[in-house]
Amino acid sequence: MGNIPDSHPRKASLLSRQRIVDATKDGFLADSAMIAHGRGEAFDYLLGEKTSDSAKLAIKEVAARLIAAKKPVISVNGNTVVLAGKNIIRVAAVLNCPIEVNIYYRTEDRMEKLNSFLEKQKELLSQENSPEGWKGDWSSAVMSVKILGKVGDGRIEGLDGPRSVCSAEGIERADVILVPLEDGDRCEALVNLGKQVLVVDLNPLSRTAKMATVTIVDEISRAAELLLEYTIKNDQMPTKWNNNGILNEALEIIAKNSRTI
Ligand code: PTJ
Repeated sequence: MGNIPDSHPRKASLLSRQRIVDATKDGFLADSAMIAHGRGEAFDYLLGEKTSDSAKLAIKEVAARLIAAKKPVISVNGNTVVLAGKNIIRVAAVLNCPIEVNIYYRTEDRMEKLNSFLEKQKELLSQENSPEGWKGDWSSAVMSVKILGKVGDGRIEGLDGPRSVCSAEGIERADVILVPLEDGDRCEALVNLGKQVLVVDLNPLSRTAKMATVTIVDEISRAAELLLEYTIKNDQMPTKWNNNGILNEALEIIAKNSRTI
């Protein structure tokens, strides 16, 4: 996989696939992670495999809302950690907010693996130069990002069983939650609790995309890179957001791309 030339049009997609394959072998991911990834790939293909202008607006809105939040948290699942873990940690360091590992198919083994993977990534990232435009002590900003989730001492009201388990210090008390690749039920429950739910989902027709406060219709690794840039720039306040409008724009891109194939 290391030998794909830069000019290969599907290089990024092939590398992501390989990451998912390797992480599945290593026990980081749910059995259905590849199915979820494949569904995402199909939508990404229809969206032209690039971040649209409307997705950029959504990423800016998410940055503004996370910055304005009193108690923000970034909730991550297996696929997000594998595809965008590093930039998610960088964003959390800039925001000074915790990351919560909260997975749909919860097993102690996966929780442990994902948690220690993120802790190791933190150590590596703390040794890098600070991202462009960011000023301060990068090493301590990265190392102070709390990785929550192993202790399931919180509950999401309105959900039953293991899906209701969360961290009291993270999702339970948060006012604004960034949760890429979320499932519809949990998104709805969190919205019903009065929280702002900011999601990343390549499928503009999913229940999650429709239920969320702000939906970024984009691929998580591309979106996380831009989110880092916009979070550092910090040049916008939250707006009166029309989420249905942004979903319709994504559907229009799909329709337009479908006509030209
Ligand atoms: O790690 P766990 O146990 O929490 O499990 C994670 C998965 C993703 C397996 C689980 O949440 C799941 O089954 O998700 P769904 O219901 O299949 O939803 C995944 C959604 O994310 C779909 O709407 C996909 O289009 C979208 N998606 C998949 N890959 C990406 C994506 N969106 C953005 N970026 C991606 N790379």
